[in-house]
Amino acid sequence: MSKRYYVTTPIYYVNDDPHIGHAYTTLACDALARFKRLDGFEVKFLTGTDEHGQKVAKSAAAAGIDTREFTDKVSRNFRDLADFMNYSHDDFIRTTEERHIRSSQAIWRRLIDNGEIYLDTYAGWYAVRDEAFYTGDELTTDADGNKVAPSGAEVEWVEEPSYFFRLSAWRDRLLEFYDANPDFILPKTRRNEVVSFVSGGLHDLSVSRTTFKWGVPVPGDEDHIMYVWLDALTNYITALGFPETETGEYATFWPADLHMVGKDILRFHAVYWPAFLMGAGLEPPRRVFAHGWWTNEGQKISKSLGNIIDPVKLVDKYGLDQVRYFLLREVPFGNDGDFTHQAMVNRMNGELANDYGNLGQRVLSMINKNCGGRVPERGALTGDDEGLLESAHGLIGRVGDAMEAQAFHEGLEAVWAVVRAANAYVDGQAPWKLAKEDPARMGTVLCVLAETIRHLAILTQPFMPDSSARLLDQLAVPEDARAFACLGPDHALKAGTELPIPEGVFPRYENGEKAEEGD
Ligand code: ME8
Repeated sequence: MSKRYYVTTPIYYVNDDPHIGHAYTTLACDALARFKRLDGFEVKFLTGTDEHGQKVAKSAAAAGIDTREFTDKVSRNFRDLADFMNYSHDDFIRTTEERHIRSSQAIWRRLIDNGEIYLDTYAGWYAVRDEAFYTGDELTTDADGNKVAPSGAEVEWVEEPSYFFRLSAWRDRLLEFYDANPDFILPKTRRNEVVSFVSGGLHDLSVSRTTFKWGVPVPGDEDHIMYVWLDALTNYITALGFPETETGEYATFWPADLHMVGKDILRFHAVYWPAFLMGAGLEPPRRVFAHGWWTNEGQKISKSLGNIIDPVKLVDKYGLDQVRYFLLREVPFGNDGDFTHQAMVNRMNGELANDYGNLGQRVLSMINKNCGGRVPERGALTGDDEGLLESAHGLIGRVGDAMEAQAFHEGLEAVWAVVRAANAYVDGQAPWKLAKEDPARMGTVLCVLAETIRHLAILTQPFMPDSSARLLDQLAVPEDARAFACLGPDHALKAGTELPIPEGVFPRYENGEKAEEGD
């Protein structure tokens, strides 16, 4: 197995400003990318913006701005958010870039050359909000008597000349592919939905539009632009230098290890995309993970309801790492989740300030006060000492398994089991009493604790990079000794190492604001 990892977020539509949902998907990918880098992998982490199609063109027109100017502006907001959230992406792609036009046209030519695309006329329903075609039997009627897509989006009747992709011919090959790759679609319930959808038979898919111009021109027939989803999905290979496939990043990183998406866009990624790729003679990705949907205090998040959660405001209120932790810890990854301020405060005060922060603060303060601010000597270990150290040493395996399955909540739960065990050990050993009675034993206890915290702080880096770095600074762990390869005993804290004056890393939230740092 090569130690390479390619992870992608959806590219977000620039019709609207980024919100917590977009921040969530990219955060999950960031935690994975950081985890893999710390685990010694060469990582490519891609995010970006989806800028073509009717939805974006209409939003620009509604804003009264030239479409290109509009996309520049909104795309910039997504890039700013990515920086603000401390995402570690290696590339930010925009589908209006020249490299992407070239790549989209190249995949189109491959599909034409392989006889996968033919010209006909589309007559059917289209939902601009979803940028998706629907058959009549997929639609329902809303309270006002309008036809709507399963997502609730308005639909309109479209009749125009169109190129079609022979999706209907891919039913059996897709089912074989799902069968041979049982973890291609996760979670399992989503996989079952896709398998049952494909088993029911597929229609050929319209892949070009002629009634508007905001898109990638179809090579050889400039009356058409490419269907925005064919253009958008191709971003995942554009960023690897496609159409060059023999050398460069495509040769290194394709097939992608993971396309992370929300459940709303699973069909595009798990049905159309592998069919397009196989049709073009290219390999499909290794995995598509469809996560759940956030609601706000029980309500669907929507602009019209005015309850969009702005990640910037949330971070200003609670702190960046607090928000990162909450989003990945609160909801079993894959399930839907409800955002409430109370739940946010509970996690921040309970698990971060009281459990993790307090552990660090009391151990480091005791070392500062009772051991002259230096890592104490370790004497003979008791069963309790060994028990705690073993649970810390075993963490990388447990967190690694959880990350492999995109089970962030389980990874964090495994870390917190050790945080709680360490706090219970502090209470049981009562080092403040040992300070007078048996200073050598106190030194061993604090040394065991400091070594446990070193493990915890190394393992929380992917989730809370800044706070973990501050904890590692306070343990005087050099920057080049923070990777998982340094978890072993060779890099254990050395007795006599001078530690900086400790300071609290995880503030509490009290009376409507962040309290003073410290415990
Ligand atoms: O679909 N909860 O872009 P998009 C959780 N351009 N995640 C949410 C969310 C919520 N309430 N709202 C949005 C598109 N998301 C296409 C993708 S990819 C080739 C093209 C996240 O701007 C989630 O990841 O509508 C969802 O799939 C994505 O934003 C949709 O972003």
